Amino acid sequence: MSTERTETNYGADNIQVLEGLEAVRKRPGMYIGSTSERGLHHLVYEIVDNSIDEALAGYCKNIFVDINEDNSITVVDDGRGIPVGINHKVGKPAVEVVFTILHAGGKFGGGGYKVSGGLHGVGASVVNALSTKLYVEVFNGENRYEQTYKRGVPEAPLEKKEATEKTGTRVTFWPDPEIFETTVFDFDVLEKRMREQAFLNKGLRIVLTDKRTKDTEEGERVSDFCYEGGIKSFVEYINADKDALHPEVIYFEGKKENYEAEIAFQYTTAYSETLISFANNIHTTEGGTHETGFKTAITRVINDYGKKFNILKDKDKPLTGEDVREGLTAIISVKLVEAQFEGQTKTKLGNSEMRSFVDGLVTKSFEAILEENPAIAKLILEKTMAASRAREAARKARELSRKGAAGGSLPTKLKDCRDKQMKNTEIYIVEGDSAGGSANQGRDSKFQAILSLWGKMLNVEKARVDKVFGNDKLNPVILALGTGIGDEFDISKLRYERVIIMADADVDGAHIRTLLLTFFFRYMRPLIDAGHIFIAQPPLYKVSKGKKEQYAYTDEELKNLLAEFGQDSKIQRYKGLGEMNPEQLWETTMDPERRIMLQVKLEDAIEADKTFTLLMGDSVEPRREFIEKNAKYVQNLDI
Ligand code: TTJ
Repeated sequence: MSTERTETNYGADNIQVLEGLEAVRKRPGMYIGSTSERGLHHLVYEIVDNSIDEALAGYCKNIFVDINEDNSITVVDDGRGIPVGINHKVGKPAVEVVFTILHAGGKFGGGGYKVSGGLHGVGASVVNALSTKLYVEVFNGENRYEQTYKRGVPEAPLEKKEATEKTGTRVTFWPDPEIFETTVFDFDVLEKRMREQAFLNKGLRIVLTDKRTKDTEEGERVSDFCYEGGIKSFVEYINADKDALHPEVIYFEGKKENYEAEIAFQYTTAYSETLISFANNIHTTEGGTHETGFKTAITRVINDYGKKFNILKDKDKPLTGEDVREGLTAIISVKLVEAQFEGQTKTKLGNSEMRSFVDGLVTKSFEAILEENPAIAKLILEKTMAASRAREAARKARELSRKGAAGGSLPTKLKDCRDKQMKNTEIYIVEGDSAGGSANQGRDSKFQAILSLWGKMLNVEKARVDKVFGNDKLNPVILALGTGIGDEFDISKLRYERVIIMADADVDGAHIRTLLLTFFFRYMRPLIDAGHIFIAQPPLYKVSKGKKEQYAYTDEELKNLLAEFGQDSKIQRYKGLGEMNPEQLWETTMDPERRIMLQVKLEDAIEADKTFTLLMGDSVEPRREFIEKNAKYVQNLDI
């Protein structure tokens, strides 16, 4: 095999050499979080992050990500190409070092905003170690170079190939099925991440292509993202189906030597808040100093403005943080050298200098915007003051409901279970008294509680928190679960391990499910995050022939059963839970040994927010479009 190694001097020395690769294969979870589907997708982010770094350094404009037919991934960028010159500490080409030595990569680029520690930025070597095969090509404007690795080990030295004027890097990798529980990529998951990264890096184009559907009717799926507006476009995307209070997204940015911040926000008529923050392009789900700086600044600016122009009177209570964030959609994106990530999932920004920097930036810029746009200022003040009044009314309603319930006693409609601890107990929330009756007789009362709901279910998307407390359907739910809601929510007070929504498998049932899920999403979101919310799946049919009988939960299952039992079996179709007797309800839907339940997961809070806005909000036309587009998935619409 002929190889020729080229010497270039840029950057090749600076790679930090830290550790070998065996450790990665032995304990993959330590490096990529897990070996589940999530860990698998993390491999793609690790590779794409390198191209994004090159874009941040100002040298890359386009990134192409392909899901290939065999579920391998190809990432191509038009940057400078990973250096091919010898790294003198290691005595090997820099590109080989990047792919074989842990924690290499990054450091030698021009940009200063590198991620230190945490799940991200562990480097391309981790991806290499966890792939059966990885193939890299570098185009440095003079030649093409290539190298192949098997489970992280080079097959041969880097090879110099034909001349080329192109520059860039191209990597294809095949995730190792010995490591990952699944090696099948989910387009939607990658799409969400690529869209987000395109928003966060304005002007950068990221194209995601699914080649697996090439030969199907649908053809290749392609998502082509490029946002000149950056996070301003992000806010517009989230608010697409909401009613904005002011037409333009408010945007500002600020830079200092070692850090910068970009902030975009817009008020809507909604009652919920959507605040998403990032540090060095990493979603800081646990918040941190940048979020705190933003929150305290807008609270102070709005209160000061209100007082200054006598909109807020002396007798009025000051607006709280919750008040000033009602209906607000905000994106905060900061970049800084040596970001410190803290918290349970290492997604909380700890650098304290960010708090004062963001606070100062927001105070100065937002003050100016309010002063220059009194009409917008007035709308924002009115909105936040209405939120304040509702919060005050909610406080009173809450006290009343507490007193009414004689100090924390339970709702009258609750048939509680005998076990009083949270562990391994469950509550079925059932619509309608007849289904509630069957569930009550069919249950195992040791660990299963039943709450049947009646009366008008409130659409929380269109109501404020004070109405939630007064609502005769939701108030029993709040009391039974024990956690409180909103800013008072306390998961340690949860009275049941599983909260199971049981409604008919028809349109009305779907509506009730969606209303309840909207409520959990807006007022008890940590319950969803922690996996406590479930949806019961009652059967659609019973098929019997002679003494044999079996239940079918889908039309597909019905078809299979008919094939098995013979087409002459009479079939019973269940229209509602009430049609089943208690015993049937137990054996099909409530018996932990036999039932099928769906766990409600929240992979994507932004999409969920958009979906709930669409389904439960005011705009009729987008809702109709959504329902038509998703007609074939209607049963799963709300999950
Ligand atoms: C670093 O500084 C010198 C010039 O090249 C810079 C660099 O490494 N750029 C770069 C790396 N662009 N793209 C990459 C890259 C792309 C992929 C798909 C995978 C990896 C590991 C790196």
